[in-house]
Amino acid sequence: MTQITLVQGDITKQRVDAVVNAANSSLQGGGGVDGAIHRAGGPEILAECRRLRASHYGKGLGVGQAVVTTAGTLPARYVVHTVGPVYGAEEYERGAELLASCYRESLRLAVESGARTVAVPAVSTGVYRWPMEDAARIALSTVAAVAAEAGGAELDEVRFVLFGAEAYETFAQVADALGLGPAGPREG
Ligand code: AR6
Repeated sequence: MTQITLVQGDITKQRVDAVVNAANSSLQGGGGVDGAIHRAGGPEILAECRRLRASHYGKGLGVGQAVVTTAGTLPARYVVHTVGPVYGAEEYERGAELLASCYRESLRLAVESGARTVAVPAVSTGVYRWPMEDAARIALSTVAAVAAEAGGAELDEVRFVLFGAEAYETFAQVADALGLGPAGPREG
């Protein structure tokens, strides 16, 4: 049974097998979660991103796609980098599908790498400006569908790590509305 949990906290502090990064197509780092992960994980992550750019991803990583690297010095084994859509950059339905794809692809690659516990941020809700409530609905329903498809056999936990009380409350309310049960520990 895959547990979907919510914590308010910093994703770089999570003791999980894989951490998902809200990256950009260049895979060269940036602000927000991306900056925090590269700072906390050290230069090994960027070195591997550069090798990926030089080999399979010469044009960069597409929106809605994901790749795996080492987690460097983070308390995790892998970082799964995904590129969220910029809110309003394309028609709403297309953007929403791309945001759902970020979660599906990230979890697929995490499972493929052997991860059983995965921490995920609220992709696209910072620099990329996706409204939190709508992003929460897409994120939670997509992850719940992935967990249900596999019958809960592949992943033990998908932990949403929300930065700040407001993001946490919004995710908790949406999880409740979707019937996903109690939100779990607030501090993480
Ligand atoms: N732990 C958990 N969540 C965090 C953390 C953290 N340490 N730091 C920020 N957040 P963003 P995006 C929250 O901007 O919108 C970067 O420059 C934040 O409050 O990190 O997908 C990339 O390089 C927000 O709710 O990602 C790209 O260029 C959420 O994480 C671009 O930003 C996502 O915010 C991607 O934009």
